Amino acid sequence: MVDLVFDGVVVAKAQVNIALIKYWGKAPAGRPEETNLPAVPSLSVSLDGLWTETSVRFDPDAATDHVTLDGERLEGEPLARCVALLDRVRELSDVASPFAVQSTNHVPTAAGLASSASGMAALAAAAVRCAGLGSGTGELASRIARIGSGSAARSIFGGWVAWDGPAARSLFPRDHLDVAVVIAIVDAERKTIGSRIAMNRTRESSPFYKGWVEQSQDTFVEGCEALERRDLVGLISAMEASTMRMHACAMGARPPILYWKPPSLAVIEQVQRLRSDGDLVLGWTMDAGPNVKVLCPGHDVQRVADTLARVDGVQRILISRPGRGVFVDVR
Ligand code: 2P0
Repeated sequence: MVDLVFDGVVVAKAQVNIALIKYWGKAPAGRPEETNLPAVPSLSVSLDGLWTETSVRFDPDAATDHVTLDGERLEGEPLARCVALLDRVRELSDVASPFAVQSTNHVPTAAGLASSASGMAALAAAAVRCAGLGSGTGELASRIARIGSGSAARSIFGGWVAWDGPAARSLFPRDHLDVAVVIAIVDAERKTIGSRIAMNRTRESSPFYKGWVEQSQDTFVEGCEALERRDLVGLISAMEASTMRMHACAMGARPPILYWKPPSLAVIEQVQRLRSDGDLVLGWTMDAGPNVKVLCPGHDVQRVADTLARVDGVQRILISRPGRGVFVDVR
């Protein structure tokens, strides 16, 4: 262990991401660094304007890591996830010192969007840089972010991102495909069952889990190939299949996991209506919560947003576009 540590502050900003092809299930983990290895490959896009900013410094005089999020000190399970990530940074850098962490979410609290991806990505990026392990913007930061939260591995990179191993990787830059994402918020409450518990319960008790894992590589390849040829219709088809299969798999767990609310289904039906009316290309996805995210070409975004805002039960609409990767600054 070394006693001398970097005494500056590192600030990182990372954006949230949404999966088009879903991560739902973990590979068996033996060692701590194998935490959250995915059982299935996923494909995501980074979302502009929805981010977490985190500052990290060494605090050699402290007894343990201390982490504040939006001014509140973390304890229990949320703190334990950060400590697991920071332990890996200490192990790799051979530094024993605790860290002091301050984090602020710039994801609207009413959005019901998971900010663990942006939060853990920003934490990993800043800690990697602070510990002298590299830029904080590459493969190592992605591996370490994954320990905090699986989907955070993808938030290190901007644009279109694949995650099918220990770290995520950039597939295409943000302007590869001109799309917008309309988020229809139907319920801003915290989800009743967290995705980590839900994923594990699905693996342990859903008879559909085996089929989900078996089909995952084909759906992933289908999505990546459609994206490569800028085929939004093909990408949407793979995205909706992955979404439906993920939720079907979770619904088959004991006790069953159901994230959908009546307005979620109303939004999906409206998307299907707009599509069958003929002149719009658009598709929907849902994650571990009731809000619906709709992908459409950038130039159609206002029309889609206005239509979805009128669906019964939609409380609020957010609009985003493909975003940048993590940004790291040393002060
Ligand atoms: C995803 N989700 O690919 C999937 C789709 C939700 C539905 O990744 O246990 O917070 O920390 O690895 O990453 C949400 O789960 O779970 C998620 P952990 P995470 O975006």
